[in-house]
Amino acid sequence: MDQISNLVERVRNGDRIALSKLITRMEHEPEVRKEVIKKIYGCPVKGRIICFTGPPGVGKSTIIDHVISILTEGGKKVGVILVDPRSPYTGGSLLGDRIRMQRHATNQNVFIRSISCADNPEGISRSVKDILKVMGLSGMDYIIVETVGTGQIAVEVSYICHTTVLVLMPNMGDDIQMMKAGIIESADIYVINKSDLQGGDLTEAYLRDNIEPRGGWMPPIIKTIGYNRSTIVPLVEKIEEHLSRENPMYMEKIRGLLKTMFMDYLDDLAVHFLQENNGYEEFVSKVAKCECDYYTAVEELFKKFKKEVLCNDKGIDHVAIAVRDMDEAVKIWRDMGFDVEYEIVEEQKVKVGIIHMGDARIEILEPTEVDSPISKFLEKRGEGLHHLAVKVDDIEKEIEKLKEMGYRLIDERPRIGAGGKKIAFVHPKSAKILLELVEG
Ligand SMILES: Nc1nc2c(ncn2[C@@H]2O[C@H](COP(=O)(O)OP(=O)(O)O)[C@@H](O)[C@H]2O)c(=O)[nH]1
Ligand SMILES: [Mg+2]
Repeated sequence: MDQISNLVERVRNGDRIALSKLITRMEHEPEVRKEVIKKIYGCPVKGRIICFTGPPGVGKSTIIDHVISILTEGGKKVGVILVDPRSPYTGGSLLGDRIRMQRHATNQNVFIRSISCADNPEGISRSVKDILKVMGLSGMDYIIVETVGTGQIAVEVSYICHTTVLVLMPNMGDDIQMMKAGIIESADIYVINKSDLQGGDLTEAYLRDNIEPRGGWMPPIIKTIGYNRSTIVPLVEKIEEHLSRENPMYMEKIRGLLKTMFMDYLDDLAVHFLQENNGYEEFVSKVAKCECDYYTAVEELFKKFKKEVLCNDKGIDHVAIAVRDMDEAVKIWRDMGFDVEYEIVEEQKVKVGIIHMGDARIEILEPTEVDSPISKFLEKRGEGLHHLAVKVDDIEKEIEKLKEMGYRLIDERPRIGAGGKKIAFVHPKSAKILLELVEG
C-alpha cells in the first residue's frame, strides 16, 4: 500500500499520529490533498463541525476551552483546528490559544491542531476544508474550528460547518459594521462574551436589529463570561440543539461551498495552464505592443484553455451532411438561430455550409459539379449523413495503430484538409460510416 493510503487507513481506525502526519502533509502539499480527498470521497463521516469565528481577542479560545471540557465529560471525542492565516495583524495569536487549551493535551479524546498557511493565505480555506473532511473520517464526534478574524476565510470555512458561532464582545456596534457582510448573516448562534464588562447592550441591540429567522431557526444571542464555565453551559446546549435539528439551510450552505470549491480548482487548473503555456507570454507581448486589445487576447486564451484543459483533446470535430440544395438544407439551422458560414472547396468540387456548435460543427455539403465525389454519393445513397470527423492527438500514430489492428484506411498517410489540418479517412467497411480523423 502506498504511504498516503496507509495513512488514510490508519486515520480511519482512529490513529492520532497518522492523523497528525496526514494533516501536515495536506497543509503543505496540494497534490496530497487532492489524492486524499479522491480516496475518501463517499466514506461516511460522523463528526459534526462547529465553527467559532469572530474578531481577535473576543475570547473564542477561552470559550472553546470550556466547550471541550463540557463535551468530553459526556464521553465524546473532540477535534479542534485553530486556523491561523498569519497575517501581520493576527500573527502569534495561536500560541496563546494553544496555551489556553493546553490542559486538554493529555486527554486521549481530544485532538488539537493549528493550521497555518503563512506562505499562501488565500489557499488556507481550501486546505482547511479538506483537512476537516479528514478529521471527520477519524471518528471524532465533534470538530471545532476556530478562525481568526471575520474576513473571507472565516466566511468560506463557515460554509462547511454544521453550526457557526459568531463571538463578539461589548461595545462593538461600529466594529460589527466593518465585518464582512456574509459572516453576520451566516452565523447560527451569536455570543456576546466578556459580559462582565460594560456595553453589552449596545452589541446586543445591533444584533437584534440585524438577525432574522432562517430555515425555521431564530439564531439566539447568548451572553457569556469566558472565565466562567457555568455561562458556557447554555451555549453548549444551544449548539447541541442546533446540531440535532434537521437543517434545510445546511444543504444550501454545502451547495455554496461546492461552488467555491469548483471555482477554486478551476482557478488552479487555469493558473497551471497559463504557467505551462508559452502562448501566455506571447499574448501579453501582443497586448503590450498594441497588436491586440486585452479583451480579445484573454478571449483567445480562454478558447485555448477550454479546448486544451476543459474539453480535452478528443471529441467530435464535425458531422457532414450531403445535400442537393444548400439553401433548403440550411434553412432549419437559420430558423433555429444558428449562423451559417460558406466555403468552396475547389479540389472536392463542393460548397460547404458550416454551422458551429460549441467546439464541434455541422458541415452541409453541396456538390458544385456533376463529377464531384458528393454527386456520386448522392446518386448512390441519396441525401443524408455523409461522414463523421473525430479529433485525434497524433494522426500518424492513430493511422499506424488502426492499420496494425487490420482496419481499412482510405488514406494511409495524412493529407491536408480544411483549415490546414492533417486529416485521413477510414473506410466505411471498417467503421460502418465514412470516418474522418482530424489532428488537433
Ligand atoms: N474580561 C474578560 N476577559 C476575557 C473573557 N474571555 C476571555 N477574556 C480574555 O480576553 C483575551 C483574549 O481571549 P482569547 O480567548 O485568546 O480570544 P480569541 O482571540 O478570540 O481566541 C484573553 O486575555 C482572555 O483572558 C471574558 O469573559 N471577560
Ligand atoms: Mg483564539
